[in-house]
Amino acid sequence: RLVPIRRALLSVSDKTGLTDLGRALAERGVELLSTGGSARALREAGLEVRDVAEVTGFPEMMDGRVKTLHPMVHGGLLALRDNDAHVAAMKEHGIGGIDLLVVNLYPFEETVAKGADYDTCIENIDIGGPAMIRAAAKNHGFVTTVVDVQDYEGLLQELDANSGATSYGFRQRLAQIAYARTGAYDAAVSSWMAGALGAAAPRRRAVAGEVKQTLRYGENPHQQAAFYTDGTGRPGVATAVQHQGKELSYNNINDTDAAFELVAEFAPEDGAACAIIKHANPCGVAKGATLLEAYKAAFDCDRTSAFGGIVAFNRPLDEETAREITGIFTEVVIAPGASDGAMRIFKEKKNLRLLTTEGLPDVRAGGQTLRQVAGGFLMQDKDVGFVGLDDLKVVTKVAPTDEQMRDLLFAWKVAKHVKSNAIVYVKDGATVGVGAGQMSRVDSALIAAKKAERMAEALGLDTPLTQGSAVASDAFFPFPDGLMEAAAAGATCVIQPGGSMRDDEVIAAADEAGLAMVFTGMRHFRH
Ligand code: 93A
Repeated sequence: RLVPIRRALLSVSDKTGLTDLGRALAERGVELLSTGGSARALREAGLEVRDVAEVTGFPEMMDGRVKTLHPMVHGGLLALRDNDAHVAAMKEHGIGGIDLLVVNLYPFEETVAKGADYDTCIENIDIGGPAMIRAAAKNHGFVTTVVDVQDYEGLLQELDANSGATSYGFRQRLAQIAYARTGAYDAAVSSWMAGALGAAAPRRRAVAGEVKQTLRYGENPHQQAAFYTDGTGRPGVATAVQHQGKELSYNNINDTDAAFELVAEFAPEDGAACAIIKHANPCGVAKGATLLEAYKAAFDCDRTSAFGGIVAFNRPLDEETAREITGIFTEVVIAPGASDGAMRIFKEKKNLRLLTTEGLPDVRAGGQTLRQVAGGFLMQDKDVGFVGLDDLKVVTKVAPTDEQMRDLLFAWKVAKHVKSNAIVYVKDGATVGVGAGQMSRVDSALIAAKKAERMAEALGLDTPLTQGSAVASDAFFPFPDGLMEAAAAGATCVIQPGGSMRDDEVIAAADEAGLAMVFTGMRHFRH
């Protein structure tokens, strides 16, 4: 099922590689049809091109909104070459077959990412392009569809391997890519519109995404994987620049995201902050006057787990902090920028990946999270819930001091990023114990305390760091037992949502232990 390419239609917004492709096709005897700007570029390169307007008998009109939407184009793309009636119709109406379609779409996603106004975004919704792509891809039995500049090279190789023709398998693979593109394109439009509608946003969302990178494997080596961007262009791991080190793995990307989204909870103007992540859970988070101070304090929460960890900062990485990080094996460092000095120091560490971004992820920005279940997806709004000082309700006889209040709010922000059941102990703006992912809240409290004890031994301290700490629980204590474990570990104040049937018992137990406790009225499950 080899189909020779005799006639091609080229209509591209991104003109990268266009003239080279046009020339290569012309050299292989292919007749070129093209739209306004694309035709101009080809002509300027000295190539012979026929305007689509000449083929349709209609000028491009309405600011280009209508240029290829015509039976002379769509008939040429959709006609089945082995169907007598189709061939007769082509003959009757003078429709020439189009064997190759090369289209890339109006840059809708880029326009949105640039923050363009509503009307500009609307004008950048391509209609004719997707219509042609879908038509050509449907007719992949006869037509070759190229929607990505990256596929030009492969197309020419295919033509050379088959004396100017393409094989069925090749056309089918390109058709699949074509529908992925038009699907993602419409999903991007729908997502953007949902954002523009704000609170009234419809609950139905298409999933937008474009492959940024195919990964060597997924969570495990026997799983295939790829990394997608969502077209928003927002600062984060998907738009970060990697400066050095080998390719990121699936798990690296997942952990780097967890680290960066967590550290972004701490506004850079309120102080430096550092988060160290292992297996998507923080094993150390701290604030400090400098990044170095924050990094050291985060590291001291759980030095054992921090080995081979992923480190995120809320301010551009500086030289002294970079030097300190190189002291132990670290997989990835991500920050909103890095100084030349920091880059120089990292250059020596070939295995360390450094990622920088234009800014921090916006932790208040909405959006959706997606999870697959057997036979379907679950989609929900991102957890952008925020609790400030004014939202807290003191429920015990003793109220937290200002200092305790600061640690409580810090612990609460961290707990939001810890897998449930989450228990987080904090002292002086640094985590001193993190209990994550246990099926029982009591176990999370115990594990975090145990780790703090071990750290105290390693640091040569007499008492565990949880002595006199603030403790956060991501959801309410259903019974006093979890709270009592935290008190036994040395916690003196507590932040938790409240709302249990047994709140009275839990509050009474807190009072008896002399704890200060506040309720947030909001929980942060993360399963
Ligand atoms: O405005 S459109 O939706 N109407 C059309 O009929 C149409 N046909 C092709 N946009 C249309 N295109 C798009 O124009 C292509 O998808 C491509 O992105 C762009 C190429 O225009 P030019 O060759 O003038 O630069």
